[in-house]
Order: sequence, then C-alpha cells, then structure tokens
Amino acid sequence: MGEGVLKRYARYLPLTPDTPALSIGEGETPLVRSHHLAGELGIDDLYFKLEGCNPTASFKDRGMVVAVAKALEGGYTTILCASTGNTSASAAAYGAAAGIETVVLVPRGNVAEGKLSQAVAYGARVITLRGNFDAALAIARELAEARSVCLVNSVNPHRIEGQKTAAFEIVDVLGDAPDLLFIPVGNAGNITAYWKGFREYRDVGNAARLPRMMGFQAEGAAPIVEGRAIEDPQTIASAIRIGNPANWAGALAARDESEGDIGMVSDAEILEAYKLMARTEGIFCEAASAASVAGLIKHVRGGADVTGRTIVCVITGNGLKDPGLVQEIADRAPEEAPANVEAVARLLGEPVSGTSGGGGKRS
Ligand code: AN7
Repeated sequence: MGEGVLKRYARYLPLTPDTPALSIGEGETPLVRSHHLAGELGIDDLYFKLEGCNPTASFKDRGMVVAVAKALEGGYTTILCASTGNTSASAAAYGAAAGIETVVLVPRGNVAEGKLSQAVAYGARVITLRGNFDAALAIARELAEARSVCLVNSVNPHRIEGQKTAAFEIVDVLGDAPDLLFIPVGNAGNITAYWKGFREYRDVGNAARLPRMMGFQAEGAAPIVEGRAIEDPQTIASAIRIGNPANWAGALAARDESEGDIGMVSDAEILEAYKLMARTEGIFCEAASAASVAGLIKHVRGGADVTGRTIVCVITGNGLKDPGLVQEIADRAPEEAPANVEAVARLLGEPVSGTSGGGGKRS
C-alpha cells in the first residue's frame, strides 16, 4: 500500500532506469459500492471511484507524478501549467516533492478557494490571469514552447500515461471492465486516459471487455456536445468551465470507439447530484465530479435499460476543495447554544433530565 503509481504500474508506464521514483502516495483509491442511488435507479452494481482520496484530493495526482518524474529526468528545474484549480494544486505538490519550481496560471475569480490555498501552501508561484482557462492554457503552451519550462497540462503525454492507471485499478478490483463508465469532461484528459487504460489492459489480457465511455460536460461549457468551441463558458462547476478542450480528439475517440456518449447536464442537475451524493452516499464531492452522477441519473431517467449492468462513476475530486459551494445545498444553518447540557437538550427537543437516552438511537 502507498507505493505509488510509478512503482505499482511501472511496466505500463514510459519509465527508464533514469526516471526518479517519485511518489507522495497517489493511487489505490477506493472503489465503493453505492448505498442508495443504485437502488433508486434500479442498478445492480454501481460503484464510485473516489479519486478525491489522492494526496491532493483530486484525480490529477496520477498523471502529475509521471509528468513531474519525467520532467526531473529531462533535467527541467521549472514546471508550468494552466488550471481551473486541481491541476495547479497537484503540480505544486509534486513540484515541491521534486524540489523544482512550479508556476501556475489560473483564471481570476473562478478557482475554488481550497485549490488556490493548496497551490500557495505547496509554495508555487501563482499568477492570476484576467481571462478564462482556455486563454491561460494558450499562454502556457506558448511559453513552454519558447522556454525551458516543462508544461504539465494534459497535452503532456506523460499526464495521460499516469492517469490511465485509474482504469487499471477499476479492472484490478472488479476483475473486468465495467459495462459503463460515467466521467466528467472538462479538458478531456481524463476520459482520454481511462479509455487508453481500458484498451491496454484488454490488449494484455487483464480484461475481457471494454466499457462504454459516458462523458458529461456542463451545459454552459459543453463544446464537445455542441461541436464548437465555447467563447465564454459558464457553469457553477468551476473545474470544468472549459470552452476549448485540449484533448477534444481523445474524447471523441473514446466516445466513438466505445459506442459511448458525451452529453451535458445543467447546473441544477449537477447541484442535485452533488447534494444527493453527500446526503445519501456520504460522499462529499466537487460539483464537477457530480456531473458524472448527474449524467448517470439523466441516462436512467431518459429510459436506458441498466438491469444487470456494472456501472462506475468517477468521482474526480473532494468537496472540501470548494467549501463555499455548500451554500447552494444548505437547508439547515449551524445552530448556536450556550455550553450546557440543558440548552443543547432543549434545542434538540429532548427532556432535560433523565438518562434513559435513546433519542438518537434506533429502537
Ligand atoms: C474535479 O485542474 O482542468 O476532462 O485545470 O478538476 O481531464 O479536464 C480540472 C478538471 C473533472 C475534468 N473533475 O477533467 C484543471 C482541470 C474535476 C476537475 C475535471 C477537472 P478533464
């Protein structure tokens, strides 16, 4: 346990004897069975892949560890990325562990507080741009071409290589690929990587089948669904507020080769799934992550037959990244009381005296 992606999946990764053995404990994330949603939707086997359990609390760590190890091997002393937040947190962490400088370009006003705090804590140089993610990525790509900094966005193929290990883990646990994989889509690196991972595992005989890849974008930021770049993408799920995905072609290939689909869900549907995951599964995820669950709900409500199917939803990041968003689903404010038992008991509507208890227990 905790050996990391490079060691665990070495033979499937582009490593050489000179690649440093970098890890801060990424990978081996839980695949947990649904407690409630499965029953509600009539699904026999529904699992959540909890990528928020990675060291920086998002899926990005798997690809980042490979990208940064290869950057070290290549002699780079600076890594650079554009980010809606999670990539920057991950780059900053692995940059710190590797002992190199990290520069992150983030869109002003649209990065969740927790993610920015991480980049700052890990000591990255944070540059806030008066523009959106797509503009930031264009600048990062141009900078990396002209200077000796290593670009660690998912246009860097090493990111995809490391990221594909999440698909390996699902097969390792289930014994085969699921029938359907639901996954949020922003810059489309993740869906591209999962598809590569499933295919590679099938090709070496570790899986007998391939899943249908079901990607979901947010309605106001759905360039792949609409078939055109979106100039000014808008969604409450800031992580996937992306109008011109770098791995667009990879997403189309995953969709078409797997006979899957790339659809879109509204902010209201995303928030419904975000709330439902917390309230009925005990899983506090990011709004962007909830897009995969919203996509599943939409798929089933739309009449798809899911009986006998094994389904995995990829939960890409932890809800703690964006504590402010909880306001959107809060229907009970924290209450305050004096620090004595009578006052608290009164608040709970329980008799003040007597120790028979039982108020909070099932009889
Ligand atoms: C929680 O951090 O693009 O389709 O710069 O943070 O692989 O881009 C984040 C994307 C889904 C979409 N869920 O994945 C970034 C960034 C969460 C995310 C996505 C992101 P891709």
